[in-house]
Amino acid sequence: MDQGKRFASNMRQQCTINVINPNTTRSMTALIELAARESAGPATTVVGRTSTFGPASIEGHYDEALATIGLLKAVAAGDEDGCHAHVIACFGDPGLLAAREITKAPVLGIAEAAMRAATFVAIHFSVVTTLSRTKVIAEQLVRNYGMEHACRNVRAVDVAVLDLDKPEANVRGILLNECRAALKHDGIGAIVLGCAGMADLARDLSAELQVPVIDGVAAAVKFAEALVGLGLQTSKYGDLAFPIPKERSRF
Ligand code: 2AL
Repeated sequence: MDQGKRFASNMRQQCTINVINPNTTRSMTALIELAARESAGPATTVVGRTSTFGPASIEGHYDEALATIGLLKAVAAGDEDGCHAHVIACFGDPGLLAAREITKAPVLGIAEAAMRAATFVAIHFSVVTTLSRTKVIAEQLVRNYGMEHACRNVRAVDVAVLDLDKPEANVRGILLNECRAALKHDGIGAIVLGCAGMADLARDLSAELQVPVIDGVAAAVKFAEALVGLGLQTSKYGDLAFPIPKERSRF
């Protein structure tokens, strides 16, 4: 039998990934886009997209609820542009299941991608996120994703999302201290960074600490490429079927 016919070649699978920053801050999208491009393979095109509706940063449940509207619009726009996959580049994975309902393309949240990546390279990990008030969001995701046995702790550095790129905030130094405390006290082998705005620091922290430090943007892009390469789309049978047609207000 001609093996070439049974196994479709995906050696040079073309893949366009819609990488959505669900907050409205363009400078943060630029950082996210760069991290996504550095992670992407040569046959992948990264389209960075900034939400046009919602908060400037996402640091609580209210922000998440507002951001979900802009996020869903950005998913629809990516579908219209023919994107093969979507990445939600915010660590709360806002609107993840709603996004999966409205598209056939795979949708990856950076928190889920980072946590799953961590479990491939370590047994236990801790999350290091931004403000203490966002810890509850990460903790709920840990439970939703069945990661209670793998995630030992969710820590915060108490730096606001929009301060992460300010040199005076000394984010690298503060993150290093918190990661060192996690490695000393949490009984872990890997660290998951809890904000898309930390994406540029993962490699450097990993080299310094000599343990895997995982950025969800890079992980989600790689998982998106894998799913597209495998020819896998979001199931429209059952749980994630398209929303039931009905009268809805426009947004
Ligand atoms: C985030 C994130 O990744 N983007 C944003 O606006 N807020 N997450 C966080 N824990 O602060």
